[in-house]
Amino acid sequence: MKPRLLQHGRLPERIEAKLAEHFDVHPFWSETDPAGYLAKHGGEFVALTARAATGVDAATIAALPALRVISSFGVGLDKLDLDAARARGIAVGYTPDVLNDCVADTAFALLMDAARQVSAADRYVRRGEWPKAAYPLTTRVSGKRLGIVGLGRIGRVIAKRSSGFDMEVRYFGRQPQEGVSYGFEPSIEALARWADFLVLATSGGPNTKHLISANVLEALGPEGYLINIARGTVVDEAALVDALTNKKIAGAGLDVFENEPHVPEALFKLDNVVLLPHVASGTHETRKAMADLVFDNLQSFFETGKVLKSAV
Ligand code: 8YV
Repeated sequence: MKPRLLQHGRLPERIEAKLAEHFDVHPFWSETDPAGYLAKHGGEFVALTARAATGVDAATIAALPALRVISSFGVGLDKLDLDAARARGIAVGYTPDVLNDCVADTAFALLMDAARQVSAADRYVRRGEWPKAAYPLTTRVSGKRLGIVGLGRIGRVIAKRSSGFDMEVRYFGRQPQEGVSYGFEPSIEALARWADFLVLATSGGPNTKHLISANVLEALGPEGYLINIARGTVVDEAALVDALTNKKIAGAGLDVFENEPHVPEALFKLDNVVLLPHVASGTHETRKAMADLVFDNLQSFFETGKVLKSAV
């Protein structure tokens, strides 16, 4: 008898096929009356898959009285009610580490594009403007100062990448970290004042909501750049739109937004911001590794009682 598994949101095809081989899967995302379905069938499920982008709330967990394990596709936990899972002794697996490289690569892709205006210059050529005038000068990256907000798994890889550009690195976090050679800034405003590039690599959720305020953006200043590969909620997006529109900061590179997939349309016409649709982990290699880990977390739980990568 295959364990009953509720698939909360769509997953890459490879993992959906693999899950179906080992579990009795129900595609919850296809339900037209999700609450009604859970009221009738919620008690049948011992396992749940989720996505970092959409998470799982306490009400859904409460509607699954037999739930024993959640396996989430992604590293972000800001939309997954971990307290509700802990209260029930539900194991929660997620997919850290396997996406560090691609997310760190994307941080530098955004940083280079924002500073050297790669995308804007490409649009300039395609509009046929090159014959009329040379493209304006942009900003050097090598040898500049990199401030990292959140020196966690991904933040540390970003810091490591910076050596390729001879950049000086400082970071902000809850407390200084043992065994790192980078300078610690106890104040995010101080880090923003120091940095040429401020890269956000912290977790999302209520503790970091609007951590990047209008004041922090003012400290970053008209020669500073903001790069966000963390969560849109970390930034006061209205303040960022104002800062970019009125050139209070030099530019930004954004892979995440407060209300995805909706992006403030005021940004669309600006050449000092690079806009990506939350694709930092979106490579064939990384999404395969994430999908495999979603399955491996479940398999480990049913074989040993523990997931491989636990979020609780
Ligand atoms: C996810 C992400 O792949 O891992 C995360 O937390 O933000 C992305 O890498 C995407 O959100 C899928 O849910």
